[in-house]
Amino acid sequence: MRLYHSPTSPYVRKVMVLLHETGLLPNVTLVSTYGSPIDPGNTPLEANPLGKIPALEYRAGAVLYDSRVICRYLDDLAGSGLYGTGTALWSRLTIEATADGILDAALLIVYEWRLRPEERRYDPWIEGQWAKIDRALDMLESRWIAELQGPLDAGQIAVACALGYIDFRHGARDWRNTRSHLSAWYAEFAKRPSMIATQPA
Ligand SMILES: N[C@@H](CCC(=O)N[C@@H](CS)C(=O)NCC(=O)O)C(=O)O
Repeated sequence: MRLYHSPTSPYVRKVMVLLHETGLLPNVTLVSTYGSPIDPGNTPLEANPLGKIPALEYRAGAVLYDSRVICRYLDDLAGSGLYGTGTALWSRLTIEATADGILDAALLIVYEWRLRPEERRYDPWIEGQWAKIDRALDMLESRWIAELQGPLDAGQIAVACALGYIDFRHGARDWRNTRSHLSAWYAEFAKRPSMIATQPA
């Protein structure tokens, strides 16, 4: 398999953590990829018309994209049960959607800083994105924290990658201050070898 990869992409990190945790990493060749919404760079547009990574060529000419689809595929391939079944499945998918929503908002802020000329930057829009992140973190702290305990699952991986990305790109925002449970949970989760091996740099 070939994974279109960047070491700083938090969506790619979700896939990488899952590959580490399931033991599938040796089955994958990483293809270094860069691009942005205004310049697709070497992103494989023929594989993913959206011009985004991760994308996984899981067999010759067959490509999966979107981290959620790839993570589910790899979980299925490994038979690792990280998504679970029944009620657990729906909770994990909702937690993953919450974490991915945090990432979407956090990445849009980064693009706004990096790609939009300064005189056209619109601070209320940036703060609107941050408000989404704030509300989602509050929901993880109050509603989902119990679900994040216990054996490894796909929801935990997504949340850990989202928190790691906030630290990486938005370190000045103190998300831990009012979220002691989530903060303690992340401090433990971040010690996993899969998280250490995939730290963005
Ligand atoms: N929903 C997608 C989001 C992927 C995504 O936005 N990846 C970024 C890299 S972190 C990207 O490829 N951006 C290029 C672009 O938006 O054109 C997923 O979960 O895989």
